[in-house]
Amino acid sequence: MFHSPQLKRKRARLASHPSGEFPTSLQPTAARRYAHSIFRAVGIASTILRMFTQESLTQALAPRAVRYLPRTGSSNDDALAWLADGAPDGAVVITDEQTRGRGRLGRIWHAPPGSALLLSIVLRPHPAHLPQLTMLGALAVCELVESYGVGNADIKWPNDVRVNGRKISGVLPEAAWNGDRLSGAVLGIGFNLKVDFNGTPFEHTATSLSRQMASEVSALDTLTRLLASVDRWRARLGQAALYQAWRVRLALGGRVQVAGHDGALQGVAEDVTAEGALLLRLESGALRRVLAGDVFEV
Ligand code: BT5
Repeated sequence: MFHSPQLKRKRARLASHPSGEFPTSLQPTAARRYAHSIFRAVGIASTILRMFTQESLTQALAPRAVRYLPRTGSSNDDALAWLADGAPDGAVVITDEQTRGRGRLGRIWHAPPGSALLLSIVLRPHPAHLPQLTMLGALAVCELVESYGVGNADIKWPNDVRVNGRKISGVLPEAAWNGDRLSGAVLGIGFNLKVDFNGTPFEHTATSLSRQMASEVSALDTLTRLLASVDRWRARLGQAALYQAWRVRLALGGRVQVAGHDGALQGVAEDVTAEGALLLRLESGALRRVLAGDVFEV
């Protein structure tokens, strides 16, 4: 999410690694090394699989500018570097393996090689539309899942897409600033295509498209559908239609605990605003606008 206190931090963070160097908080740590090996522990990462090639992607996604990296640190960093280098609106970086895939607040995004869509889309939005990038990503993923006839997909505020209550995807928009001027943004999307979570800490909380479908799905077909949906909606950034399409897919109405910058709050997740804030009805009856945080069902 892009809100003023965070924007300031984001500016500082992005300014600190113009050459693609990771800021200290994102340097590989023991936890990160562990992250990369949680799938190795169940023998999945021992076979290096590649779903894509540069040729197959260039052909399937023409005329879009596309860069394929068999393995990288984080596709968001590659897209940010390409953005700084003049990548056009809609350019996309796709990888089959990330060694430092990240979620919000430097959390780890886990995906064994060749089993997930891992991509970052370069966008050049109006600064006023930054708060809608999370919506755009989550909505596009929901539509992707729905396009395969898989029901029970919803969005857990702010950026998780779930199927039957299990996370299938997470989106991570990041902005790049040049002083006070927005240079652009990247929209990172991790989507579990055929990740086998058995025996991992995510066995009961995550799922993959392959698990939800009777037949195998093509990675290229999934990617093409996802990008078509992103394109459809990015042309409507700032419009009420985007907000409404996102809003109807959100899991609302339940009792939740929200862990945010100012500690934890409990209440009912009542609604969301067009800027992407969560409206939480507190026990006192007051309505609190929450700009960023993690939601837990209670
Ligand atoms: C997210 O963060 O959900 C955003 C994830 C964005 C990943 C993409 S991949 C392409 C691009 N390049 C990057 O480096 N990142 C983006 P957050 O809401 O903070 O959720 C992170 C949490 O989700 C972790 O702490 C785990 O609990 C859980 N998690 C990690 N990997 C998962 C997976 N594959 N499936 C389901 N849950 C996962």
